[in-house]
Amino acid sequence: MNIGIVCYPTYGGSGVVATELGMALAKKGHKVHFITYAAPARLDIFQPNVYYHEVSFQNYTLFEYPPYETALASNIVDVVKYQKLDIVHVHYAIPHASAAYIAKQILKEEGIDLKVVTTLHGTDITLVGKLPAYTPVVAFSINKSDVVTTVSESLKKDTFENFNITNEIEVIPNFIDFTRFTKEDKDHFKKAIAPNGEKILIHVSNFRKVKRVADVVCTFEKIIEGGLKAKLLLVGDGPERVNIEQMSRDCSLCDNVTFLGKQEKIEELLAVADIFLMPSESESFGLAALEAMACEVPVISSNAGGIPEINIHGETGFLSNIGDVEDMAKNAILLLKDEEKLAKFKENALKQAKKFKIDAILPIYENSYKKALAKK
Ligand code: GMT
Repeated sequence: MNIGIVCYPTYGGSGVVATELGMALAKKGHKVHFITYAAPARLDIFQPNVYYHEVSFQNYTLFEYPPYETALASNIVDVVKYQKLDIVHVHYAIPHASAAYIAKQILKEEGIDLKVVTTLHGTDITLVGKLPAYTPVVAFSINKSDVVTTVSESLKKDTFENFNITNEIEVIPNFIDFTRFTKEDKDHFKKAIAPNGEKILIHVSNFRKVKRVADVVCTFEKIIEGGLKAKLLLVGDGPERVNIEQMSRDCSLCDNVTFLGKQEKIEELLAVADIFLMPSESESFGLAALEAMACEVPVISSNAGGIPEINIHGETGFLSNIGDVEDMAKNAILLLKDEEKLAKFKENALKQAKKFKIDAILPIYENSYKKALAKK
């Protein structure tokens, strides 16, 4: 198939899933055209069958806000016509699904029947999408897509609850590429971070409020107060980072907390970790937690959104109510003090992650494209 992929090219979340899906489809022989405003972070442009079309939008003195959606729709029309795309798969509803709808209508006038698959990822439904400023357009473009998918059952439920949806929704979970996310031997690195055999906890996010990174620090503080020797690695960057750095100084945790900023080789950091912390307020899936599990790292998380669909309480980690840092710390201490239990949870985490292997999920996406193409 000749597939267009529209996504945000930024770190984390929907852009990562879209990019890895596109590259895997290209490896299987499909031609994949990325249509974005910048090259996606994880995109290997020099791979056969992968093409990148940068959305060009000309600015004008009248525009306080350049009309990205108009530029994107025009670019989709152009790429579909000249690269003869069969289908466009948009990731994250705003504004990609409505831009694809506009493109579809323009192409229809020219006798081209473009099929659109929309994948909803999370905050496009649970946070920003449900703001009154966007709701009518989000609902309309979901209903007008040929196929709609969500990354978890929880997000499917949220979509029906928050919008007036008349379309069907199929759940296709996110996936793991085990050629990348596999525990490697990084003992030398572990010794450098934790020279006295301290346990290593890790958190990876874009440091937005929804991630509740302050709860990571509070949980860690309680673990230290509980008498455990441990180190905390904080990976990523975003609006809350400055506050969190101040907070860790205020709790005198500086010696045990390392801020690593944005990192490419997350798998190398996960290789040295004993526990992954994800206390999010809202999380449609929690791909970062699944990546940790693939690297044999159990997860201490909140029970928000789709997290319970991947992190199994008492097997691959533990779930606590949002904000219950006492419980998260108690669970972490329970695991970290019992080597046998920790080893069992590491094994379970890997076993669970294997259910989300990319090879199993890819054919489900291919089927959804076939379903869209068969639509009248
Ligand atoms: O929250 C992010 O990191 C970005 C956001 C996105 O849509 O770009 O992530 C969402 O999509 C990811 C991939 O499907 C999911 O793993 C995340 O759980 C989800 N984030 C939220 O729901 C807050």
